[in-house]
Amino acid sequence: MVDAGVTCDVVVPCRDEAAALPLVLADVPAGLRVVVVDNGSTDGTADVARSLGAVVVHESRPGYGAAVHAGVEAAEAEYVAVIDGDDSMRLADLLPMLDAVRTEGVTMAVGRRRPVARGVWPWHARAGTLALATWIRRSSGFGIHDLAPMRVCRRQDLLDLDVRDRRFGYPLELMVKASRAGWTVREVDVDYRPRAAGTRSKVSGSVKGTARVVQDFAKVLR
Ligand SMILES: Nc1nc2c(ncn2[C@@H]2O[C@H](COP(=O)(O)OP(=O)(O)O)[C@@H](O)[C@H]2O)c(=O)[nH]1
Ligand SMILES: [Mg+2]
Repeated sequence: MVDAGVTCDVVVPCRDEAAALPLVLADVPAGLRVVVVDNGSTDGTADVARSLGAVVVHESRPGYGAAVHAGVEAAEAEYVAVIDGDDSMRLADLLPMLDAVRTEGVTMAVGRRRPVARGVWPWHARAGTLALATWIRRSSGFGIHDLAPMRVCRRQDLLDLDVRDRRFGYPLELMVKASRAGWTVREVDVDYRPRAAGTRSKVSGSVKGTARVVQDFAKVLR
C-alpha cells in the first residue's frame, strides 16, 4: 500500500553492502523511503537492510541495471530516486534534487559528484566518466558533467522511457532515451565521499571494472 507520508522511494542497488547500510540508513530524511535491491549478496545485505527498516526487494538477474529496474518496479511513490548503497553519497543530497523535479518543472535531476577528499575517485573511473559525459552532453544537449550517479524523477516517466540495459550501461541508455523523449535534466552538485570501510567497489573501483563499464556503454551506443 502506498504510504501517504512517502513522497519518493529511494532505490538502492546493493551487492554486498552490509557494512555500508547502517551508515546509509542512519538518517533517512522525512518523505523518503528506502528500497534496497539485493541480487547475489553473500554478506547478509538483505537481513541488515530489513533490520534497519528498509524495504527489501530480491532480483535474480545479476547487474546494476537489473537491480535498479526491479527497485523502480517495486516502488510505489510518485517520485523515485536512485543512489549507491556504499555510503559514498548522501540521502540528504536527494532533497534539493527532488524539489527541482516536484516544483521547478525539471523532468529529472541528476547528481554531479564533487569529491570531498583526495583519492575518492580513481583516475580511470574519472577519465572514463569525463569522456562519456562529454559525449552525452554533446549528443543530448543536457548540461551534464557526470553519468547521473544519483537521480530523481517521476516514477511513471522512468517506466515509460523503457530502459532495457540490465548491466552497467543503464545510466547511459537512460540519458540517451531521456534526450530523445524531450526530457529536461538538471545537474546538481553532490558530495562524493569515500565508500564505507569494509566494502568493495563493484563497478569502477578497478581498471578492469572501468573497462567493463566502457564495454557495456559501447553496446548501448551501437
Ligand atoms: N543489486 C546489485 N547491486 C549492484 C550490482 N553491481 C553494483 N551494485 C550496486 O550498485 C552501486 C554502485 O556500485 P559501486 O560498487 O558503488 O560502484 P562504483 O561507485 O563505481 O565503485 C553499489 O550500491 C553496489 O552495491 C549488482 O550486480 N546487483
Ligand atoms: Mg559507488
